[in-house]
Amino acid sequence: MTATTDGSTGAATPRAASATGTNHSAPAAAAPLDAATRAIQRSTDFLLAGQDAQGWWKGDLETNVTMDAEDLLLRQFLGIQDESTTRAAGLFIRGQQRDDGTWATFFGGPGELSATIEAYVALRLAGDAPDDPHMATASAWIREQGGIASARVFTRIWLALFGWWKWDDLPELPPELIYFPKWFPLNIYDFGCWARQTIVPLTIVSAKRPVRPAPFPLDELHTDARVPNPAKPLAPVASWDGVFQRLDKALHLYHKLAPRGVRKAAMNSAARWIIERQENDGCWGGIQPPAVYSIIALHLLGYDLDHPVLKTGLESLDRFAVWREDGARMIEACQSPVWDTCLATIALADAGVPADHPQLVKAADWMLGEQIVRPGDWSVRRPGLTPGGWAFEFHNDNYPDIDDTAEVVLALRRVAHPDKPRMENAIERGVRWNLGMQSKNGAWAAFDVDNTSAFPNRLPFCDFGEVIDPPSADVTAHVVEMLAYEGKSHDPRTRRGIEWLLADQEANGAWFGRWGVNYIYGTGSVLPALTAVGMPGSHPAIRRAVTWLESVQNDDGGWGEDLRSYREERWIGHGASTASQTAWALIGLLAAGERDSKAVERGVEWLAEAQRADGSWDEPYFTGTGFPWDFSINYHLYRQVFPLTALGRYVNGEPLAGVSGKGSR
Ligand code: R04
Repeated sequence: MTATTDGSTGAATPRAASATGTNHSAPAAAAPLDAATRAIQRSTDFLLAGQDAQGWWKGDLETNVTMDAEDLLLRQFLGIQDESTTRAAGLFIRGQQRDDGTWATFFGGPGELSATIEAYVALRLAGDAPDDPHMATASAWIREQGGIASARVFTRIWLALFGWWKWDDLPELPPELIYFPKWFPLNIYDFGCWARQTIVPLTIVSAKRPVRPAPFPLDELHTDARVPNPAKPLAPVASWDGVFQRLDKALHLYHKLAPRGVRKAAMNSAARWIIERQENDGCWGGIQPPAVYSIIALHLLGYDLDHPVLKTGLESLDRFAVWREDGARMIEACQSPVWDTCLATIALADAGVPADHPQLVKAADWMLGEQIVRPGDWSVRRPGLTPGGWAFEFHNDNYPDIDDTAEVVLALRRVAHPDKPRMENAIERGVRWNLGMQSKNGAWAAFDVDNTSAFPNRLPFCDFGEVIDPPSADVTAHVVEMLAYEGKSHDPRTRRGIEWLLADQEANGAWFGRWGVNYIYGTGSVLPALTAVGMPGSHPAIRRAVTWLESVQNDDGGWGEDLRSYREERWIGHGASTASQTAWALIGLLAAGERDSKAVERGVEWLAEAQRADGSWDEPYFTGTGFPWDFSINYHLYRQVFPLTALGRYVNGEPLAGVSGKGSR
């Protein structure tokens, strides 16, 4: 923690004295303005106090208990379980169980079968007995839902590792996949990078089909005891499902017939691919699942646990652990320092913290050091493009992403760093990299270009989450906003992004949220982009979005959108008010010129009233998205940075207003 350098933060500067100035002539109503000003002061102090001495911010990244359960299963598989870790993980998993005996994958969500099975098995590993009341309720519910046979592929793979499920009853994914050239259907670069990093090690695991002795039987989770191989009817040959089901049958046959030499060579190639992608901190891709599967795969190929690759890999897993005050240990799926730091920097600048404030300079300094200047997997599709992006995590040089790069550039522009040439050079490279990563439809995805093949989703193996990385409105909006502030509003590449965004607006006036929940995130991201390129607030697309945002405002003045909006239309735009979603709606409305509207006033008042005495907000709801519906994220800093940006822009006006480069249409 870094203390405020001089006791005063520079926040809550009155509008006239603000560093950025304002383009508004009419003053906002006095009461909400006062409330916002006080809230900004407290929030700024809270955020500044949370910066690490090295310059970054990082909030916990909370997901669901499959992370914790799989961590225990990994330890069991490798034979490295230790009592204190198991006890602390058990404490966390037990604490997440709901009254109906199930586990959900997000706060307030419904019980989820695969997560409940994995949590149940993990608690058995931690010593809980099947007839303990909380376990019996869980297993009864699991059986009611169809038992293990109805769980996702990943869950059944974990169980197959201990003989609780048959390898033959899992979809095949052969290691020979690694040989498919990059133009061939289903080659590994057709998968989104996260799926690619997960699948390559799993091809080794599923070829090896290891079975460790089960520490206990698990009959209570099977409903298929008398029908161990429930044969499902095949879909018609002429359907895609039918084709891929038969392909899977052929691959099962190939599993038996594959020449040993070919298999071995393929597994070795896959292992080389994995090892080449291990990061300096020992992890893979900065995300927990690929790291876990890579460790298992390499171990199965004979790497022992004190081989440097596995030793550093295992050590990196320990850094995903968050120890809570009650002694419980939670595993993060991923860590968000770069993302949190650029968002915090933007928020503090919006709040009126001066551009040369030492803590902002320190943040910029740290971000500059994080720029990735070597090629990565993205280079497969863009071999000629000069590197220069940023990743989300501490160590993920192979997978910089377009979203982080756009937001880091926007953040760096808000800081007066003493080394101007260094800043300009870094920003220029970042902008160039993002421009080079534009997909052919004119929009931007998170990690790759044109990662839109329909085939990966058809594989029976891929029954969980997203497996491709197509362009999305939220990422495209962030890039367009950044390009506008870089003076490129009229660049043909920016224009194509804008055209794509306008065409992607839905009938209700909103934009879909791919990486945040949901239409409020999409719409709150797109509006600032459209107005940054100079589109007037009166443009029909902007009016329709404003009308939609106002139509879904809650009676309490806030905004909320439940995760069920990814499944059920009636939840679109609706849910309990949260700090981050209220802030996104406000950011959108403010960009659209609605500062003096009743809706904005009420939203500001909701934020001010919901703030706690220490300047923070609470947010049990998950408003981040890893994969819509299947994998949700509660970013613990979202509740802090987005309200500060919204309140800051309410009081101080839009960022960089009047700065040259903000092009007009
Ligand atoms: C918010 C925008 C920044 N950027 C998205 C980054 C999200 C970081 O959090 C995660 C990313 C992940 N990916 N894949 C997984 C994952 C988890 C995260 C993942 C999850 C489960 C399994 C395999 C992979 F928390 Br199984 C990319 C655009």
